[in-house]
Amino acid sequence: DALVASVPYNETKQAEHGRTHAVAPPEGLRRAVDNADVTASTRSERIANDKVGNGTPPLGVNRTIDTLDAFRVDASGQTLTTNQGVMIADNQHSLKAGLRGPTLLEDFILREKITHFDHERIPERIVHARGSGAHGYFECYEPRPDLTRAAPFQGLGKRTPVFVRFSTVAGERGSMDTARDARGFAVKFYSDEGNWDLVGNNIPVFFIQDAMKFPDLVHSVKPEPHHQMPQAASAHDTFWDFVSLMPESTHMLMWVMSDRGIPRSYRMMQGFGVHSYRFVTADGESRFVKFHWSPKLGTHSLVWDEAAKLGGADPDYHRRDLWEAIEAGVFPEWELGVQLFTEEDAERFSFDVLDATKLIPEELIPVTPLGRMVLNRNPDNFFAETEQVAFCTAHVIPGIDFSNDPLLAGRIHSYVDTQITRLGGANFHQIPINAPIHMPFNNQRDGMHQQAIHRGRVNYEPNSLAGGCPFQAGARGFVSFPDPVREDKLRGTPERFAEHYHQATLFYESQTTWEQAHIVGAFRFELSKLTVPAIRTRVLSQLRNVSEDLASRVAEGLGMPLPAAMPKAIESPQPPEVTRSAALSLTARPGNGEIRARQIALLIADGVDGAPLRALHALLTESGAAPRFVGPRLGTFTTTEGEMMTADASLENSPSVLFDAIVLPSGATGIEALGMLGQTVEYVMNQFRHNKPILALPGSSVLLERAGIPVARREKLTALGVFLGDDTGELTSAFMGALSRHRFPERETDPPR
Ligand code: HDE
Repeated sequence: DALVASVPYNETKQAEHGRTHAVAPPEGLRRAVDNADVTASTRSERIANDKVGNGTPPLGVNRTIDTLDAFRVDASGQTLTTNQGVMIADNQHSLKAGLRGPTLLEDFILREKITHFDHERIPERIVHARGSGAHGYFECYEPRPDLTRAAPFQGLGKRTPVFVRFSTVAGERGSMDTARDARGFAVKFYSDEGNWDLVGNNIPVFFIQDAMKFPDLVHSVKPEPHHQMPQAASAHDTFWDFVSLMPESTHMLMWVMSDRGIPRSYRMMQGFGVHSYRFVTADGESRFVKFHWSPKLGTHSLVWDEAAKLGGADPDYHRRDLWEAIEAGVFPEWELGVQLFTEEDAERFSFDVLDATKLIPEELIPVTPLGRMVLNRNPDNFFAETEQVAFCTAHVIPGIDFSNDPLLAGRIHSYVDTQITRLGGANFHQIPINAPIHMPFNNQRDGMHQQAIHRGRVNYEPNSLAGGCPFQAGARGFVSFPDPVREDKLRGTPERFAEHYHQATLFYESQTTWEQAHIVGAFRFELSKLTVPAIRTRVLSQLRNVSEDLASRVAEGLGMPLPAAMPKAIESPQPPEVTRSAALSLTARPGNGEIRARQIALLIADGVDGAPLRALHALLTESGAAPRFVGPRLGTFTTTEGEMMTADASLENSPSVLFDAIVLPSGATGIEALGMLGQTVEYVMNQFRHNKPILALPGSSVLLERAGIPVARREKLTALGVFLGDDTGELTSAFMGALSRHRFPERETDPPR
């Protein structure tokens, strides 16, 4: 029993495999087993019980999993066969005429194996190729038929299964997670009334206003066509050439150049539907709606130097973070809120709600919470689920409808269309991860990879031979909102779309001093990579319309004079309603301060004091964090107490960028041994430079000094999240508090000293 109690587990996996314990999550991420938590009766739980809204992890699994069960393949205990189910006697050797003779064409087993292998890859997504997915559910706080008839919002505690895919935009499938980029935040709701895909980003606005420009935008940001460089980066000529000729992109540029472009974790970023959509009630009443996902852990980001180094140290940084958190039972959670507004509200705004380069400041329209989303299960198979999932903005359900946003219009077409190439035909909705829970019935037939066996001779409607089935649902079905249209056909842009800078300014002005400094640094870095100076000049002229402060700081960083401001498309626009919005700063959402699944390195070597490190390790583990002993190499080390201590990682295989905080040991011999190593110095230097908490146990401040951190003014360092002194207890509690705070940007200097 003692052994069982210490085995880590994931209750959702447990329910799936019918095992007592599932695969162990990585060292350090542990959770006590409580079997009473999981009962068979929770398998299809849809109306939650006393768990609603109380923040505890959910019970059991959700219905997505039930539907997928039929397709799961588990080969344990099975014999190897061909795809025809013929048992294979020898999987090591091809069939030859004599041991040294020619291989025979007759070898259907070899040919089947190689042929299948030859066709294993499918085209990657044209954008958002690199992503990570997870299952979970959406839970409705209370029925809102007054707002919409959409099924997920119709019951107290009603749970709708979801599959979510997070992604970067520009990089290819094998690129790195921490590139500066927007992040995709796509949610598929498997509702009782069909699938609804809310395909959003972690940034509430977009680069362009009209779908007509999307292929140009994507061509410009992707690796340049002649030499396919650079990978997963916007810091190159073609991107900046394009955006500097498209002033409407200025607002989104501000977001991407801010720390929003380098999130700490998928679990710590907001999501936005971006466009104005419509909610429609059963009575046919409609209001516009903008969707917001808000992470329970708050919004947190990396710093650029760290993001760049992480690209080498662990290109899968975000994927691993999401996977490990879910395996450890630390389920990521977001609240879904909506900004609701009427046609009349929309009319009086200084901007157009159909323009996806604009947000609606929360000061104008507050966010109303509707429910929460919890991700509680990793996919079983990356390709079958995360790669084959097909999100389409056209997938809406009764109660959700579109606005006339011209960007959205292009998306309604594009997503279905692209899946036909990517997934090999029009039946991609039958792939298990895409199949709706509400069974589809219609007269569509055949096509590549048809999986259904449609019975009967009727494949048309109206019919009498099948009693008229399947029949139209009438008002129970999807009815498009009857938005009246009476206009001339033409190409062009409405006047309010022509104001491109107010909200870029609003964003910049709403940032804290350090967030502004990061924006300056990002523009400086990206523009410094350009080879055509004229593009740099053009971007600077664009920035002058946003903020003189920003433009002059970037110009100074590039060693360039400030050019004249770019001429504006509209000289006297309506003044903006809001000039500062607290909600736009990352600091607006510090989160709940929990440290579960955060990574902490405790440095060890021969001759460190074992007791304080072990005590700290135990405390961190108890709090759900993931402490690791990191040594100059793997293997065991002898502490001053003469005990053995085993390293989980080495300074070489796990550089400091992988950790949210570090602990420097006490023990003179150990400190001296670590101090001799350049890697230790780099470790401390990077932790300091990346604003992360550092705990220096008694005697180890010499390691700070070797990294160039002056230790004379202790109080000042404490305020900057570096804790040193003689009282281990006091240090530890200060350190734990600092972990909740994540970062100490007050430390920064530009350039770093
Ligand atoms: Fe996408 N986008 N997009 N996009 N997008 C795709 O669909 C497209 C836009 C977004 O995890 C593609 O299945 C057009 C805005 C996400 O699978 C493609 C336009 C927003 C994902 C496509 C836009 C997004 C995609 C590529 C302008 C934020 C990944 C593969 C008219 C609201 C979904 C695919 C996943 C993926 C087209 C603009 C978000 C080609 C034409 C705005 C999160 O169909």
